[in-house]
Amino acid sequence: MTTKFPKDFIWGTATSSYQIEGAVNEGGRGETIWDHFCKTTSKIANADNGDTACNHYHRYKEDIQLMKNLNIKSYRFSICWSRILPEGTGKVNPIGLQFYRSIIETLIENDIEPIITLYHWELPQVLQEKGGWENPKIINDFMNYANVIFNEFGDVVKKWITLNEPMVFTYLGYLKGIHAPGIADEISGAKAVHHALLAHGETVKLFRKLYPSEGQIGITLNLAPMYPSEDTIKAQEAAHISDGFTNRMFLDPILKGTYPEDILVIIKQQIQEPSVTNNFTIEKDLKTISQPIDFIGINYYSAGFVKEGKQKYEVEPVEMDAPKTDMGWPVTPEGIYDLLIRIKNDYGNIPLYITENGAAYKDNINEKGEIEDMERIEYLKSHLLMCQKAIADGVNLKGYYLWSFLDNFEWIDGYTKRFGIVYVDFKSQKRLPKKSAYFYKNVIDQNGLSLL
Ligand code: GCO
Repeated sequence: MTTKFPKDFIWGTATSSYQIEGAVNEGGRGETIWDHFCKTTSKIANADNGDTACNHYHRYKEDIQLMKNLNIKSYRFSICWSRILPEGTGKVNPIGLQFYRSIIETLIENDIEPIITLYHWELPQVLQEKGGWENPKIINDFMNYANVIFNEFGDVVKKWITLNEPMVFTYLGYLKGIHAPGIADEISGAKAVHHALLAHGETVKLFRKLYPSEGQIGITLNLAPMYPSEDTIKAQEAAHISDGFTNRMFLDPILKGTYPEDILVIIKQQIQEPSVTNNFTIEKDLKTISQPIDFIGINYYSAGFVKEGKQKYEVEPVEMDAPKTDMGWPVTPEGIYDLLIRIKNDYGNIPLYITENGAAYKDNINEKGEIEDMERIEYLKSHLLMCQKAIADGVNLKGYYLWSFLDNFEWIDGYTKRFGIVYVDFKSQKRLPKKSAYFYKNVIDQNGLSLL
């Protein structure tokens, strides 16, 4: 028996520029905050960096051919801002444009629909030196960059994502200092969130101006249901706060035009800097942020389980008794269902894409020269079935992009975590599709899963 997805359901895979391209000093590319961070922090496993990564910069043709062989219908990738504008603003680098034009053309020739993320965390380092996402000037700089890209590719690329996971690059980058640019400051974090969302809204406006009647634009958020780890009022309250910071802090302003009030109360207590916190209630800003968009992209990996912490408003993650991926993340397929249904119920039935879903496992090549990544297949299967259940229950889910096409540079985990359905030998740069790649091909071929 095969369970079918809707006829026009889009099957894709996703990557991001810094994680796969390499060639960081080629083609006139400027330095990004991730280049800089990798060289200056001790936080990255094995002191790895993206200098070579999957060398996709030189191998994209072969990689796209492999996608084609796997019958993949759409490819989500990101553009490295510093390849286009090595100084962050100003002079456009034609070699950078040519590189992405060639990727887009190769995809289209192979009937693979491109969907482009404008920002997957690679801020030009020169702009970070001016404050990066903390400085409101970034909004204009981002729009200028987006303008170059829209003008160049807007006639052939019809789906756009402004930002990838604003929560991660603002909270981890500016509030906790775990990711580039490595700033750990509450005020910096609060500013970065608001400026990122404003940049998103202004870019949507710009896109509508340039392409009033065609193309779709949205944003990708990493979302996760937050469950109380025990059946107590306190744990429920903790789950609500956690949901606020993770989900509502981004979904609410974008789709409802307000930041969540309960979270603002907490932020105001922590920051006590009205010049920063007042930004969250400026009507004009909220109007910009809540520009109508065509879809929400969801990155889903795992649900969260929490209980109350020791201090007021503090939330503690709780380890649940569930199988874990190599990231240590619990496998919680029902979470993707709950999340999809919740968005439908709380935010209207906006079109949704799963723009990332997948799992890292330790992959070993067996004596037959194959990788039998059965755990990844199980992970994918269980999540796809939950997506299908959500569609059957009325969720407007339009497509699924598996993370990731290739094993790649997993940020602070360097090359120690493998998310790909295609194995990459980082020494020889050989690609080897894992069993999960053939599983996924089969899903795409059948537009559904075989249930035996
Ligand atoms: C993210 C990014 C990806 C990651 C993936 C696995 O969610 O952090 O979008 O770049 O590689 O999520 O952690």
